[in-house]
Amino acid sequence: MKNIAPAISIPTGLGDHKPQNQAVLDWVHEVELLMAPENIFWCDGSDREHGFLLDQATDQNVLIKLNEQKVPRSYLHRSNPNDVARVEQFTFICTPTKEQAGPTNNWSDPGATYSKLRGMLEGAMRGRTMFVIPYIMGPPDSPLTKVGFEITDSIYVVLNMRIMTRMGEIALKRLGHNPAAEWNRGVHSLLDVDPARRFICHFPQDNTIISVGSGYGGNVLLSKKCLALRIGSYLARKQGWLAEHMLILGVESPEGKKHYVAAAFPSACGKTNFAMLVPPRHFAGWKVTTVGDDIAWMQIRNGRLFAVNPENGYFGVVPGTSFKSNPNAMTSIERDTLYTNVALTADDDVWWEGKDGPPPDCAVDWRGNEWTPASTEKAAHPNSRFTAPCRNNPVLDPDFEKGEGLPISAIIFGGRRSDTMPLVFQARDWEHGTYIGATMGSETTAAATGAVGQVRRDPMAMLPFCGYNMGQYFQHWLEIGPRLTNPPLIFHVNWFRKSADGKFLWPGFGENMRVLKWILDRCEGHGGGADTEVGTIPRPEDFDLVDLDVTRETMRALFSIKPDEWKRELEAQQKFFDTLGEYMPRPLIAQHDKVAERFAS
Ligand code: GTP
Ligand code: SPV
Ligand code: MN
Repeated sequence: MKNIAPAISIPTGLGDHKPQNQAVLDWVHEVELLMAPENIFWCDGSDREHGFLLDQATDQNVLIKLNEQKVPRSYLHRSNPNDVARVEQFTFICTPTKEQAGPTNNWSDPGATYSKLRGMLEGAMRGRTMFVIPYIMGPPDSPLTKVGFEITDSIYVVLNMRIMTRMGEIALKRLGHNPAAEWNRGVHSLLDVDPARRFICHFPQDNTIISVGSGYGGNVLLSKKCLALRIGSYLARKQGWLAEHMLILGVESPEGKKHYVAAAFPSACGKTNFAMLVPPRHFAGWKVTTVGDDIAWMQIRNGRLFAVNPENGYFGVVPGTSFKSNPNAMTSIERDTLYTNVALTADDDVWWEGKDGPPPDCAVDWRGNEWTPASTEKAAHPNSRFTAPCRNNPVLDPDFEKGEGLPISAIIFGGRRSDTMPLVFQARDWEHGTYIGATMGSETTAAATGAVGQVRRDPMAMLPFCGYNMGQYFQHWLEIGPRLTNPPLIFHVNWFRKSADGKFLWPGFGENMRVLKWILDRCEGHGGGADTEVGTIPRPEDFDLVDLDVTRETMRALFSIKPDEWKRELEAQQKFFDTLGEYMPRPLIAQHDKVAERFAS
């Protein structure tokens, strides 16, 4: 299967939908002169265009059409085996000074980086088609919505962007004629998909992204991590709102009382699953609906935080997805889905580790090699992904596109921690909650290249996605609090605590409804709790365990706060805070010291 493909021939009446905005036309022309493509395809987002591009992608062997009966209108793509996840070590924030990017980001000088990239991009699209993708992030009528343009030589990127964003004509309308309008410039080229020439570079001051040498997910769908989070967080600080790596869900009681909750968990730590949660039988009558599964843009209205999901699709982790773990995701990916790096069965269906039913007797693995259940390699890559439209989700929230956003009652932070962190605890107030978010730790996952399973600090799940100095980001959070007359309550969860023999203590998935229920009780003001060194935890009588096969002893283990583990935890937090130097806000240091004192007394 191919990643790089030669130019397509463009039939008349397609690929010629240019914007009226002179600034965009000038920029595209400049990029064209540099990259020297064979031809240019201006995307309009129409169905006719979509059909044409799918045909081209299958003809060029960039996509394999899947079994039309089993997964209608769906396709498989295999990325280069050297290119299967985000590359944090090659991701750069190019601000005028290194301090502006801060110590948690890779920094490089904007001038030098532009010249280096210009050198790599010179003639890079010779013999290829240059696609221009206009798109918006955010609901069509939201004041938060942003316009972006992505130039790419990957037809796979175009087809993914069509699902992940609102693409085409809608963006040209939103942009209008004003050459001074705010819009994001994104340039992507596969080059030769060589890890030695792979860079994901952000120029926040110029609202510009340049990504080269990769064809995978978060590296190349520039709307997502690059615009909605890295550039987004920079703009959010300047403009007084929040761009966060958070799911948004709605939860409605049998009496019809509805709350919205946003939750920040690091990559591959359960956002999509939580956003699509199916309440267990004991919670009959409760409804959970999905607003978003990865990104939340939040603004202050009438003293409350209101959130929108800027995306239009899900780019979700495939392995482990089943009708048992996440039936709503399974229904979402039954049709109109692009699969990346899963296994292909003999009847052109898809398979992955953790899918319902027995494994196929033989299949083609994500690398394109023959696979059987006896193989030692995985059939699907651990970071294999689905791209599916939000519209496919049976529990999509009816107000998913509400422009003003949805009022957030609670913010939940959570990491993947085998030890230390209890199942759930609550912060005292906004400032304490900001401290809890700022000190989040989590074990690394396959979503980024590098070692898996190592605890690192991942503040607010934004370590790889904050487009400026992390200390200033914390300060921005602290400044939001006092502007809220009705701030969300803040919680921390951990679905991943393990027993001494290495098994998850908590069943997770749908059963996380029990944790969510306690959180809602707290929001409603009638849930009880007990004060601990780290925050408020539910007492046994506050936490609904009816119909659940978890022993009291396990529950005690899930909620245990062990001083020796917390001693190490507080040291790790301190070490991280120290790296931020003078940018580290004092109130958060004071919060840390207060917890340390409580353990000491
Ligand atoms: P990104 O798309 O990378 O941002 O990931 P995400 O945060 O949306 O994570 P996702 O929901 O896709 O889950 C990632 C992995 O965690 C999958 O393998 C899930 O099966 C697993 N997972 C999710 N929720 C739970 C849970 O409650 N308990 C356990 N044990 N595993 C879970
Ligand atoms: C993540 O890593 O948090 C993702 C997947 O959501 S990617 O879009 O590849 O960054
Ligand atoms: Mn994510």
